[in-house]
Amino acid sequence: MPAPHTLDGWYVLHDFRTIRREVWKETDPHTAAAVLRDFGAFVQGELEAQRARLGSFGQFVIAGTKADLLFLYMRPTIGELNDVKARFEATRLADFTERAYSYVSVVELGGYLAKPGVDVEQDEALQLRLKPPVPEMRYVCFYPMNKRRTHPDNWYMLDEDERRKHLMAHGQIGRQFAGKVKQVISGSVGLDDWEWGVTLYADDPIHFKKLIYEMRFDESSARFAEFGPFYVGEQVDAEGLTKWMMTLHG
Ligand code: 76R
Repeated sequence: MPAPHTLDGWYVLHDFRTIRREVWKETDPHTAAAVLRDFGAFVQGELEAQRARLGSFGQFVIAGTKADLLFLYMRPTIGELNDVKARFEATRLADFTERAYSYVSVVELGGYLAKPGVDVEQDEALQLRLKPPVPEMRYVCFYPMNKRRTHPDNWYMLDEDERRKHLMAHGQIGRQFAGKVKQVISGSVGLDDWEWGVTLYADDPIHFKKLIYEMRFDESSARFAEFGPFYVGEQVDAEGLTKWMMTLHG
């Protein structure tokens, strides 16, 4: 059976960081403020790149203790993602962080429900979905996932028609959350440890729970989905990050 056709967009790096509390709290308040001011310039640059449609950027304070912060970047190439990583590491703030988790993937649109005869390069809506800016929504939810490959629920042994049928039902649930949850699916077969990364945005995090719970009862998730760790966070601008970091500083 041939693999289904996919459209692939920008490469994505989810970079989860935890603050080195001991060193951060020991820093004198003037230095701490300067570190955050300098970091504001990095953020400014990333937001300008996003406005110029050269990439995407978002920063989030993560709930729970798996990580403190998420920096989300998208770029047309892995090389450019590596440049952003280096520029982040060059900031003074980076020295106060350690790596909690990271994920590399590429924005993916599945071909199952694609309309034939569309010129991808000229279709503005498709281009926006392949190169999605981080929306101005307050919350993010990220997790990696697989489609199961064990008998009798091996997704990869299903006929294409059967997979399409499952994904249509799946998409129907998704569309009930239109306007409430924005989703970006990125493929990571050959790029990272799971097969897809799921990034969801919403203004109310209860919609993450409701959407994902609905999907659990749908066959495409109930039979075929396996999930990695879940992260949920709140989007912050430079000022919001500074405020949070100074609260942590004490
Ligand atoms: O309508 C369309 O054009 C797209 C229909 C669609 C496909 C093909 C769709 C819609 N998804 C598709 C593919 Mn999805 N999606 C997930 C998760 O938590 C879980 O149970 C699964 C994680 C969520 C929350 C989600 C949300 N989707 C896929 C694939 C690829 C499968 C493959 O190619 O084999 C995965 C891994 C996946 C996972 N999906 C939607 C949503 C939502 C909210 C929608 C509706 C989007 C919209 O109409 O705007």
